[in-house]
Order: sequence, then C-alpha cells, then structure tokens
Amino acid sequence: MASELTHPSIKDGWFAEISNTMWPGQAMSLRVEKILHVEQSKYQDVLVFKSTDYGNVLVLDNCIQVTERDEFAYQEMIAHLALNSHPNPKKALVIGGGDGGVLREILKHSSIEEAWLCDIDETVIEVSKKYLPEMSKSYNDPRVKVHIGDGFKFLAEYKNQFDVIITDSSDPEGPAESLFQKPYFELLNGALTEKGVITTQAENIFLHMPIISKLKQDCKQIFSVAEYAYTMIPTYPSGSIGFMVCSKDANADVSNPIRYEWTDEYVRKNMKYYNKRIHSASFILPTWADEILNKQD
Ligand code: SPM
Repeated sequence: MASELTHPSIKDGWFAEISNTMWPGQAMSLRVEKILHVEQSKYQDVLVFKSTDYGNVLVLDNCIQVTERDEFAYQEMIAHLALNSHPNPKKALVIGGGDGGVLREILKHSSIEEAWLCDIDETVIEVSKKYLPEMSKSYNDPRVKVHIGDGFKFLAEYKNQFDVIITDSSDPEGPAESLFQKPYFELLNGALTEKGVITTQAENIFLHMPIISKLKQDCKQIFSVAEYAYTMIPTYPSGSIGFMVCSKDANADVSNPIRYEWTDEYVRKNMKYYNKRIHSASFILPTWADEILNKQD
C-alpha cells in the first residue's frame, strides 16, 4: 500500500466497516491498494481509497457508500423502480446522492427535462467528481440543477413540483436520521405532483426489519401505495439493500412498470442490473419478510 495517507478504519492494508449499531458483529472488509483522500468535511468523515478488486471506494463516517465495481446494482434500482412507475416523469429530484450515480440513471429517461439534486455535503460532490468519474459525469448535463443544503429544509420550500423524488440517504444514525421519519415523508408527499412517486433507501431485511417495518407503516399512512423491493449488492451489509417505493396514485402497481420505453438492445447497452423482469421480481420477498411486511397491512 504505497500512500502517505492513513485512516483509522484501515489497518494492515485492509479497510473494515465496523458499526456496533447498524450491523453488530459483522464487518465488510476490502483490501486497500492506495488511500486517495481523507478529509473531515463540515458534516462527516470522508475517505476515498482504491481497492485491489472493487475499484475506487467512497466511505462516509466509516460506511461504504459506493464502490466502482457494484454501484450500478443500487443506483439503477433506486432510480428506475420509481421512474418506470410514473406515467411521464419530467422533473425529478434526488435528496442526497452526491456521488452523482442516481442522477446518471435519471438522465437515461428521455422524458426527463430537469434533474435536481440536493446534498448537504459539497465535499462529497467534489471528491466524487475527482475519484468517481463514471458516477459523477452527469453533473455536466444541462438538465441538472444542484442545490447544496439540508434536504429536509429544501423540501419544505417546494409544493407540487416533482414527478419523482429519490432519497439516496446514508443510514438512519447521525445526519440522515430524520430522512427515515414520518415528517420527512409528509414533506416528500407535498413536494410531489399528482401522480408522484418516491423511492427511498430502506435498509436490509436480515439486519433492519424493525426499521423497515416502521418505515412501511409510516409510508402507508401518507401515500396511497408503499411497497418494499430490494437489490443484491456485495459491498453493502449482508449483500443486499432495499427500497421503499411509494406512489400518490391509488391505482399504481409499482411492482409492474407502467411505462417502459426501452428496447432489449437499449437495456443491454445501458443497464447492468435493471430490466423489466427484475423490476417485478425485486418486490418478491422471502417468506418471513413477506409475512412481516406484506401480510400485516
Ligand atoms: N449513490 C449511492 C450512495 C449510497 N447511499 C447510501 C446507501 C446506504 C447503504 N447503507 C449501508 C451502507 C453500509 N455500507
């Protein structure tokens, strides 16, 4: 490991992701080739390293946010589950998502006229532009508008504005805690247009069922439709992460894309994970999780 930088989460050339609250007793580990960036931003500890096998890795407050090797599994799903559940999304908003990967996915939809992003931490955007070029390339697109600030406060300013809002937050401890609570979802609902759709990062069924269950109950009280879906992703705890997909339209079936403009050729060229079949399949849960989340409505 040829680098003069050091970071407390990296020892003997290995990064270990330890959280005694969110995933006690387990830790994802990645071998480090070189530490690229270490900074305490105004909001969080920011680390970027080059791993031996997963490309460049962005870590915030010791939690892996993205690796270049598997980020598509998360960014494609959190974006297209919502966008393809809306009849004609023209204006979309990302809360969080400073690496730019969700923006990149939003812009794959030809109906999109404006893609807004509100992230509290400008440092995340800047390091992503430098070290994660494939994710951050969409910042140059003329349809993109960036606001640096608190997502909660930002949303309170907008009513009936966005067709789709995607909350690409970190975990519900620390700065992102409020983004998992009912007042936040009420703001999202107010900022959406009539048939608006949201997706929000909704954690892992093996590790966080109480959080997910509460989240779904809260969302069901606010939106006409609220369903949990998930994706496989090797570098998130226990190898998968979920999304709450909610619609204001009582007739929406978010597990079946109501608008799907892409040909097989377009999908093969532009998607690594998402397709029409996996959209529907991602809502099918293992028996115990299905019992908790879908059978007690
Ligand atoms: N645009 C991708 C950003 C990822 N957003 C955060 C996802 C949080 C996932 N929780 C588990 C993280 C632990 N590595």
